[in-house]
Amino acid sequence: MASKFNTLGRISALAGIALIFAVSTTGAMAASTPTNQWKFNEAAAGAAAVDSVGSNSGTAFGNPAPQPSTEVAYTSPANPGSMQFDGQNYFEVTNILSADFTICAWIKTLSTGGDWHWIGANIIEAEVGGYGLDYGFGINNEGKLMFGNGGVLNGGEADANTMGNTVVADNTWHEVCVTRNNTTGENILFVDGNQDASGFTGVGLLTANPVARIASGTDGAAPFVGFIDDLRLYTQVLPGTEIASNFETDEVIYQSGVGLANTGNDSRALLALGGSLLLAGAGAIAFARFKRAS
Ligand SMILES: [Ca+2]
Ligand SMILES: [Ca+2]
Repeated sequence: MASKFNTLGRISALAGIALIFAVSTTGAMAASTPTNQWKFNEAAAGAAAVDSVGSNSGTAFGNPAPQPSTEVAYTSPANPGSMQFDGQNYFEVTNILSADFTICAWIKTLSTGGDWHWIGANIIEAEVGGYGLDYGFGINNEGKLMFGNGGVLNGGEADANTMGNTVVADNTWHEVCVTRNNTTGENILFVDGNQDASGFTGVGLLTANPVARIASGTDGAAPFVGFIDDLRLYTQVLPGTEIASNFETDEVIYQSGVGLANTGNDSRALLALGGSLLLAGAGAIAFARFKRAS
């Protein structure tokens, strides 16, 4: 039994290494490409937050400025740092979200906010005071995710929110995402790859504020104290299967302890397969880790 497994393990490990080598040489992409991605790997406080995909680098505000940190959610040589915020500092970027979009980030915080999108402990927002087609994505008064937007004019309210069900303000790293569909008005919240909640907050191009803030707000937002890493903006609604797949990839790399080579890109789905094959090669303990409890 053991020797048979070990033989299979060696074959699997070889397959995993071969697959990772193939990824590194072909750069094959299975996942959607974000429009902007801030990996927060800067070495100096106050430096621009480099947009590794587009040209939307973030400008640092606050004194002290956001602090680069080596505290990260998972072991990824391509994404080794995060940014630490103290509640008064933040980054500003151009607001590129309007119609369909997806926001994803890794966060670690204890911060909680209010029960409307403009007073959340916000991860990213593009708010304007009063009525306006704006939005905010962050943490509500219960420590759960919250996405909301303005310009709704529904039931006498100019704004609407979708609230999460899982507490994410627990000082543990979580991958949090929201998708927003401008045809149906539906948005869906995700925590660690799983759908957490959904709701409808109306349609319209959410462009009232041309500037978006990371880890802050413009209209009374609660302080965001903690870490943000690998913030990604997509101008499309990512399917839940892809959000789950992205999370599985990151988690498998973290759990395996395998030092994957920095390929210069994040071919998440293929790396997940390669990582899982390496896990199989590592033996039964790693194999058990790969089989996630649902
Ligand atoms: Ca990073
Ligand atoms: Ca507003």
